[in-house]
Amino acid sequence: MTTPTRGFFGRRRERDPRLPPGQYDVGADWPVLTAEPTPRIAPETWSISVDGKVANPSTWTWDEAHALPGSEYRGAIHCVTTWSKFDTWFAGVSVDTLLEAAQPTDDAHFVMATSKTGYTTNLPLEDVTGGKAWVVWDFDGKPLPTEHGGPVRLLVPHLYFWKSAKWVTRLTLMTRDQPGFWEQNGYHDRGDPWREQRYQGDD
Ligand SMILES: Nc1nc2c(c(=O)[nH]1)N[C@H]1C(S)=C(S)[C@@H](COP(=O)(O)O)O[C@H]1N2
Ligand SMILES: [Mo]
Repeated sequence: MTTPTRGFFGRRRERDPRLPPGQYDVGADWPVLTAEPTPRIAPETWSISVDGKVANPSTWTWDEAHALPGSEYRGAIHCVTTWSKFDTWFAGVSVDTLLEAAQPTDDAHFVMATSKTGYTTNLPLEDVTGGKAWVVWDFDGKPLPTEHGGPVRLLVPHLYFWKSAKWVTRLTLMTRDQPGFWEQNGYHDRGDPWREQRYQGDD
């Protein structure tokens, strides 16, 4: 009797190169992960402020933010609970545009993002500059759904998705790093999915 060769039918599919280690492709689904009750925020009452270590503390209303040059992200997002979602399409404004107006001072090295709800998450300044982070209000050409952070959320897709604060209203520039909500609860201060920086103490 011949031994059936694993190979033709049994061969494992090539791992998608867009998938960081320990992640799986969630497909068309988009899980909702929220630690607090979902707030209802009317766009007319929403604003975003950039404060802390900046020369020119600045606030934009909904209309003012929409009057800024727009910017889009197309690509993957990665949640620390191991799902990744490919081919997302978000639109809003680049964080670079907000920082250009607010002018971080030389001693600004970290950012705390704060949500209307009080949720916080910390990021190195260099992870939100250079075209890597957005403040977004559209998903797939439609208003961002409330449960996904609408009217406006932060988007930092190269880091685990807990860094992308939903219902974001404030970016505070800081000299020293300070842990946000999940970071105080054991999650990593940076959260690079390619390095599997899931928990405090991971490399
Ligand atoms: N305000 C707020 N933002 C948040 C969260 C949250 O609980 N509250 N959860 C974070 C986590 S852990 C993830 S994975 C993503 C989930 O976003 P989604 O619900 O749109 O998938 O939002 C992040 N931003
Ligand atoms: Mo998450």
